[in-house]
Amino acid sequence: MTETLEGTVVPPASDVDPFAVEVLLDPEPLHRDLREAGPVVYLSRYDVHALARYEQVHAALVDWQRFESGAGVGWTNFRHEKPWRPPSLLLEADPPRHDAPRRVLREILAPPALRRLRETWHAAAEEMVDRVLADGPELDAFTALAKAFPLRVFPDAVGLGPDGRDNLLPYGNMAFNAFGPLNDLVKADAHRVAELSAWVNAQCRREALSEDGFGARIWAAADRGDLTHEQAPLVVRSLLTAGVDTTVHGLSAALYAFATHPEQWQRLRERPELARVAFDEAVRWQSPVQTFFRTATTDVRVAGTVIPEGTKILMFLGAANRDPDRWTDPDQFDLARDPSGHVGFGMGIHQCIGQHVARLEAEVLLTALARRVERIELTDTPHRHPNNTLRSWASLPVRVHPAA
Ligand code: 4MI
Repeated sequence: MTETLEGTVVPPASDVDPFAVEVLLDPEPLHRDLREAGPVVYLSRYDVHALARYEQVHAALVDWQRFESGAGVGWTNFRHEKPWRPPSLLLEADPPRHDAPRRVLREILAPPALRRLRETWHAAAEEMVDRVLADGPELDAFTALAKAFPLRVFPDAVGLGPDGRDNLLPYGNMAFNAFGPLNDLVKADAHRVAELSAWVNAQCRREALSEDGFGARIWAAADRGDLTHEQAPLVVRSLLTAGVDTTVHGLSAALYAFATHPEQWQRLRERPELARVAFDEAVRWQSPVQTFFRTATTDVRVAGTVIPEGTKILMFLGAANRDPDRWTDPDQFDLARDPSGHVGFGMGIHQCIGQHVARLEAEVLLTALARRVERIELTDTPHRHPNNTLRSWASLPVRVHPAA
């Protein structure tokens, strides 16, 4: 870091590519380097400033006035480039436009509204775990549990029809890649953009949704005048974009954590009420959503560095969640810690609105497993699936030891 006469700090520069496949598959070394380089690092390859320390990431997340989302939370700057789809009314909007959709969806996904799902989801988890265990002790926990469970319960809760649900994960994979730069991962999906978008958009129509799901409630809010009828399908689209891959890879993170920390699994088995905290700790430890961008609405000074108006800022949520200045033994997955304050769900006005849904999925699945399984161990190297934004998985081969 160089300090100029005016007290303006020239940040360290790096030509590293945070979206290179090797980095996406193993991001921790880069996170450490960026945190240690300084509170702000200039990434020359993308002409953006990066924040990797908890203090600065947290401060940017809560300062929506100076760090806006409306120009997109990916690398593409909507002020200059056309978004690949109409911007999200929640994720890619700022107050006041952001507020009505947010209020409507918050109500629909709030804990009291989820109570009616608990019994059904609990039963679904018990049944799935019984069936998986009946197939023998060796399994791919990614495919058989982490991926299967959200797909089993979430689309029904939204009110989707039975056809084409296998488009959900590919659509999400594409959408989360699209927050990154136009690299090979984005290009690999390009041939499916039109087809997958058409399917998702069709599911957002009122006629496509059952009468008792989250989707129908969004449309009912439009009837009440809380939203316009033009906004309703876009809010449904947010559920379909944000609600599947995130939970699949969040549950994978939790299962991976327990497969590699048997003493923590023991602790969960003794105190199953720790399931929710365990999920939050897994979200902190793995950060399923690794990065998001903001755009400076004015020349913003961060730790002495001036980030120019209109430019993008890359926030490393995963790096902040393991910042040793904020967390004791940050690399340890530990149910004894209080993970609250982690930025894996973001922070501030955009903080994950679906987090109660995700926690409920995790709670019922982990407690069903904890009752029946004494130990989970890896039988082979788990495989990651590279994605520009998500810390995602391709396989998690394990052996489970059924409880006596
Ligand atoms: C944090 S993940 C995410 C949130 C919202 C949307 C997509 C992804 C959206 O489309 O609103």
